[in-house]
Amino acid sequence: MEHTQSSPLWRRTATAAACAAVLGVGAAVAPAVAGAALSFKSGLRDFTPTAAGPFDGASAKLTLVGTDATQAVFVVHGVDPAVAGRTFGAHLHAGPCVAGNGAAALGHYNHSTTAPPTVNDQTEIWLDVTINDGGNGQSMARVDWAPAAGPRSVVIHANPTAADGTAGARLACLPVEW
Ligand SMILES: [Cu+2]
Repeated sequence: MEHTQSSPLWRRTATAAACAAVLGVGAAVAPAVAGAALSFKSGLRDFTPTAAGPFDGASAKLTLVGTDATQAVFVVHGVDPAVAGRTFGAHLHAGPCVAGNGAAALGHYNHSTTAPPTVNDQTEIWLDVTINDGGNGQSMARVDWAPAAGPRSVVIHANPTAADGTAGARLACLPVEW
């Protein structure tokens, strides 16, 4: 019966609307990609445990939705409000998140097949966050591919991401493993 089929569509529409509302963006955002959802939430791991930094004690959550395409939502909480207004580069990296070892995260996860790889916000998942007065930040990225499973991480850097993908020192990371 046709009227019973309206429920899944309603749910998808509501999810996309909720996502747009959370991020404070308008109707230009495409609907959420249908398919599998992965969620990773934990305290951040510090790359320089012996030095104080704005992400000490902060936590973060990454959600990846989609199978062929991916919509990524990154949220960070508990950042030192002293850095409110600053933007920090953040990316999905190919390697694991290991406290005290920024190099373990390897380079950015890059989907391109060229050598050298093409570096931009469509071949990689860039998730720069601007911290607000409450010590929170959030971002969204959308690419038309899905990262392969493995021990990966979101790395937060000291600077905003430049056009060539660099973003300065590695500060902290979120484990992203599936
Ligand atoms: Cu990075």
